[in-house]
Amino acid sequence: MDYETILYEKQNGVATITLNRPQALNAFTAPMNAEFSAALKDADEDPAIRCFLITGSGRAFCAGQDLKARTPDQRGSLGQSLRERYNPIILRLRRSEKIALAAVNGVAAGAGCNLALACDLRIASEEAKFIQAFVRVGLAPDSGGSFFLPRLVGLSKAMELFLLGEPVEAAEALRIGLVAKVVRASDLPVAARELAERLARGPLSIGLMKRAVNRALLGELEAQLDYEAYLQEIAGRSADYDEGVRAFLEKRQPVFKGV
Ligand code: T3D
Repeated sequence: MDYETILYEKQNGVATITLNRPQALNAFTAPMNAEFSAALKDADEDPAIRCFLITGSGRAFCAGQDLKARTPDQRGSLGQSLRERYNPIILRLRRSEKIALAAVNGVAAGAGCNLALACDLRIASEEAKFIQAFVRVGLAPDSGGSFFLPRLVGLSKAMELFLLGEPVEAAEALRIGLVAKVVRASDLPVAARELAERLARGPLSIGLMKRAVNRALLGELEAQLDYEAYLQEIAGRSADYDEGVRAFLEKRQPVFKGV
């Protein structure tokens, strides 16, 4: 398959998916979700692959949903968008016994942040930033953020990050346990590749570790993803979301009214 919005390669047991719309900070469009899903399915079904490595081109990891495709005339149902485009990706990353590693090379915002959080491990560049950007555009967390973030950093910190939408810089992300390791930006590609290949060479039992952890979590995750989609449908119909998207496109602060 030829890909236009991602780069996809397989080597030494590692399937690397690189989000590749750097001009839009690798924001997700429907074709990018489809290509990402197709590559992930291919990697998941390939017995030679034991690790997924996910990263971004240019200065960003991923800025979440492409908001330029969210003007009122082309918006549609956000709940449906999550159920059809985002949730299947998160579920495949978790259901697979292959280990998912995010190499967070720059800003990870909104669904882009939560894609990284759905992975088993995160290695970050010093330039990485994690932003629960949803509040800035009048949305609620999705793509599993409301499931993963409180489990990773605790309820109090998670609520702070959701409610305020402020960036967590790489050093702070390391301190609060969001990432396993931070390296210099220029070292990230090699460090991520070494870690991914180490995981791909691991014993059978590392897949069993993931299976054990998932047994406790998966049922709840499925229900939570569905509930997030239900809530995002409500948020997506609000005047505040209209204002949030308009303000982003006009490069100004939004003025929300709570409706
Ligand atoms: O289907 C559904 O809609 C439901 C799913 C929702 C899931 C979500 O992810 S909703 C949340 C979407 N994401 C955001 O709200 C983040 C939006 N972006 C930002 O807040 C900022 O861009 C960043 C904090 C990520 C980075 O800031 P900065 O100052 O480093 O860069 P910038 O100047 O804002 O962006 C550079 C360019 O990328 C700019 O384009 P331009 O002006 O040069 O033509 C900007 O518009 C573009 N860009 C950044 N993020 C997005 C984007 N374009 C489209 N969509 C984006 N999300």
